[in-house]
Amino acid sequence: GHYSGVLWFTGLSGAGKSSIANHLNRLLFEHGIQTYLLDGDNVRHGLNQDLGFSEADRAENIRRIGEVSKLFTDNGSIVLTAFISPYRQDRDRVRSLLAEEEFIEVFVDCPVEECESRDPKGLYKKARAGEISGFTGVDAPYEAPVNPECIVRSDQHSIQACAEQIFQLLIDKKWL
Ligand code: GGZ
Repeated sequence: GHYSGVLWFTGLSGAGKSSIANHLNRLLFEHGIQTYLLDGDNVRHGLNQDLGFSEADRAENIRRIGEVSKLFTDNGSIVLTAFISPYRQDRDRVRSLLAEEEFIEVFVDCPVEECESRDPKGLYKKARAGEISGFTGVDAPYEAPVNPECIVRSDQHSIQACAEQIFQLLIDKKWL
């Protein structure tokens, strides 16, 4: 058996949260671990399709994702979540839903300049042009974690290396 819990990825758009979470999810699957990955693709288009990007809507987005994550941990899964989750208070509220050893905050640390130069979906460009307002890192805040269990530097290391760093942390913490 293995521990269940939540790996809560946070970071800017384009930092690599989804890519790293997906790679780690594959590593865990190969080791026979039961996981579930929540990201914008399966949450914002369904459960949370009524929510936008105001501060209040982001808070509700994160609250619901936290509650769903808890349900999956109750069922014995390791849950990986990949959302910007820019507000410290929203992340801390999720943390408080779970036991201390069941929550790992993973800060995908990447300078906004690097995220903006990657701009995989052209959203930074649109935000700079004023076509999107309230874009995180441009004209909406990102509150970096103060004391996360894990920091991966996605500007300095590959997706694979970041995923392996987290995998090793799970071994160290006896989740695996
Ligand atoms: C930030 C936005 C915005 C605004 C649309 N601000 O790179 P992406 O496209 O795939 O990741 C971003 C995603 C953010 O959704 P989250 O649910 O992760 O956000 S939060 O945790 O803050 O609730 C981006 C896209 O949606 N997107 N508008 N204004 N990102």
